[in-house]
Amino acid sequence: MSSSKSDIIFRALNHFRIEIPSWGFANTGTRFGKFLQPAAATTTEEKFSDAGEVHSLTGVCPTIALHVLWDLPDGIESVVDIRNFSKRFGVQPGSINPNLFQDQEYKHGSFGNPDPDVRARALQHTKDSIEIARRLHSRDISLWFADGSSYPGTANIRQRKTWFEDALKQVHECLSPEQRLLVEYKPFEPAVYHTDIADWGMALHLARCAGPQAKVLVDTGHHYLSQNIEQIVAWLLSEQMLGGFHFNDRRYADDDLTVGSVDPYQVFRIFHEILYYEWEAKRKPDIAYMIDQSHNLKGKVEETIQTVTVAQQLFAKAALVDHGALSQAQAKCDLVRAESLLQDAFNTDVRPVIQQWRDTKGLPRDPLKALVESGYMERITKERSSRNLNSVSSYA
Ligand code: RM4
Ligand code: MN
Ligand code: MN
Repeated sequence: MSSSKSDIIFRALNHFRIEIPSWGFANTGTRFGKFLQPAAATTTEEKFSDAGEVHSLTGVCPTIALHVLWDLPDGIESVVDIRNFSKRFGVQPGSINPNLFQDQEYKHGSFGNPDPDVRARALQHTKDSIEIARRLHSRDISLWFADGSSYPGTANIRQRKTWFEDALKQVHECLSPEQRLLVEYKPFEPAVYHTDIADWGMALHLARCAGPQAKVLVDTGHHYLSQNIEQIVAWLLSEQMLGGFHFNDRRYADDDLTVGSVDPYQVFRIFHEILYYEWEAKRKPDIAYMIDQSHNLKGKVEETIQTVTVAQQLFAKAALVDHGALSQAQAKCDLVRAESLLQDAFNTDVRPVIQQWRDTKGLPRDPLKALVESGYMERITKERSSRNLNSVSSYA
């Protein structure tokens, strides 16, 4: 590879950071049950330990996303513990995710619940989450709602929209100037008839209603099959409303599979739209790259490292697109040339340059191999297996 191409990859990787989710290290399952892993994290401390291991081997995951109920069981009181874990394991708390979907009260929704007491409770939990984020110096509060209905005629869709608008405005008022609110959308599941924030247009509307610090979060798994996600990304960029991503891959629905395992070209095309925008606008958009995956078949630390390295490869490939040539080809409607510019970049083997980049940062050339050699997995398997194997895996 030419040295100018290597330089492009080095520069791209120097700026690329990706946040890993605490829940990616814990036992999770399908609708039908959990498959317990002996090395799964059973406490927040263990999740930080695993995240620290991933960061020390890859060098690009300095933050961990937290779900308030799962990782801060005592709410604001748990902030002290999080600070300690963060210091001990060398990873900072990242986005803070309120849990507005799991308590019994939320059976019929949170911000969209017809019961005003439940709506008030959801609002309070979100405000507490902002306070937690403030104390942890976390910038982003990331909102995902399970709200919706499963049978036609059972919910007042317009009324619920208004409740969402009002609640999000109130939430926005509590933000510090540097904080952001990220609004995630999802077309279905758990609700199967309507979801209150079903797509990017609804998320965009609500983010705008909430206020200037609210942006849209794109979870790649939250789209209908064959939807053109990179177009959504391009539109949100153009509107300055793209706040972040939850990356994962999918085959059918919100499968939470490893990034790039089914369709690596899609992730490449998303990165390409971002880097093409950067080239044209001459500014770097402020986007939080995050992973949202549930690793219930592969080993969790292993799969997280695999995800991070694949994301780096796809980002590096996207950086190789020749933007000047592309813009000329597009202007002339030179379709084959334009398409080939993407394909050539995508088909470049960037792995040797990424290894060189790791060398210069003092990182292991092959983070997965380094994990195996580190003895970390043996140690945590020994420490955690009895706790894991005694936990409940059935769903009924
Ligand atoms: C949802 C969504 C959210 C995640 C929850 C637990 O499907 O992707 O981001 O926090 O799951
Ligand atoms: Mn998500
Ligand atoms: Mn999801």
